[in-house]
Amino acid sequence: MASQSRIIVAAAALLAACSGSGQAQAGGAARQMALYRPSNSTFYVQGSDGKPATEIPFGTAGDVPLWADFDGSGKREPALFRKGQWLISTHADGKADVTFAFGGAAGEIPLAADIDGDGKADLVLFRAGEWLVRGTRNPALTQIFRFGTGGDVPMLADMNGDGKVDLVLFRAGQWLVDTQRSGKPDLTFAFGGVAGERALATDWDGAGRVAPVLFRDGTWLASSKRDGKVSAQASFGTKDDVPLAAWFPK
Ligand SMILES: [Ca+2]
Ligand SMILES: [Ca+2]
Repeated sequence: MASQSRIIVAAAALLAACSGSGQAQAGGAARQMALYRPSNSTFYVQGSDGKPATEIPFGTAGDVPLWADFDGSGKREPALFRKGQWLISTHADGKADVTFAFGGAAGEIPLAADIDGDGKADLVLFRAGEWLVRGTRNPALTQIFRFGTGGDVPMLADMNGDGKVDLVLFRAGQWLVDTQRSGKPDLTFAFGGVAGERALATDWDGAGRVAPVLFRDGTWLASSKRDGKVSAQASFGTKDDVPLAAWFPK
C-alpha cells in the first residue's frame, strides 16, 4: 500500500517535536510507559530499569491528564486540564508551576502537541470536529482546523513521518488521519473496535514510526504495520487508567 511506504520515511525530528506521539526522552534510550489513574489522581511512569513505576500525585477528580513537552526541554511533563485551566507541572513534581486559560466549554477534549513546530507543545481543544489551536509561537492567535465529528476520539501524532503533527481520529475501530490539515482523511486503517478500549498513537518502537495502540484494561496492543494485527503488546496499569504514552526502543 502506498500509505505504508510513506510510513517508513520517519524523521527523527518528530521524536523531539511531536509530543502527541510518544516522543523520546532526552538523555537515553530508556523504555517508558505513562498513564494516569483517575481514581487517585496520580500519574504513573514506568521505565525499563526494573524499578516500580514513578508516581506523581497531581490533580483532582474530573481533571483530564496530559503528557507533553510544554517547555521544549525534550522531556514530557504531566499536565491537567480543568474546566478551561491548563495546569502544567514542569518539574514533574505534582506542583502546577505554569498555568494557562484556554477553553472551558462543555464537551471539549484537550490535547497537547507541537502543531506550530517550535518544539513546545501547543494547547488544542477538540470540539465535535473543530480543533482549536493555541500555538506557542503566537498565543494570541487561535488556529482552527475542521476534521471529524462529535463522538470521535481525537489524537495528534505524526502518522506519515514527515515531521509534522497530523490530526488523527479513532472512530469505532477505524483510524482516520488528516496529514494535510485539510479536513479530509488521506490515510486510513482499521485496528480495534472493542467497547471500552482506549486508543492512542505513539512512537512504540522508538524508531520514529508512530503506531496505533489500544489500551484494554491494562493491556497495551500495538499494530506497527497498521494492518489490523497486533505486532507487540505490554502490560501496565489496570481498568479505568488513562494511557498517555508508550515508547519501546529496541
Ligand atoms: Ca509549539
Ligand atoms: Ca505528518
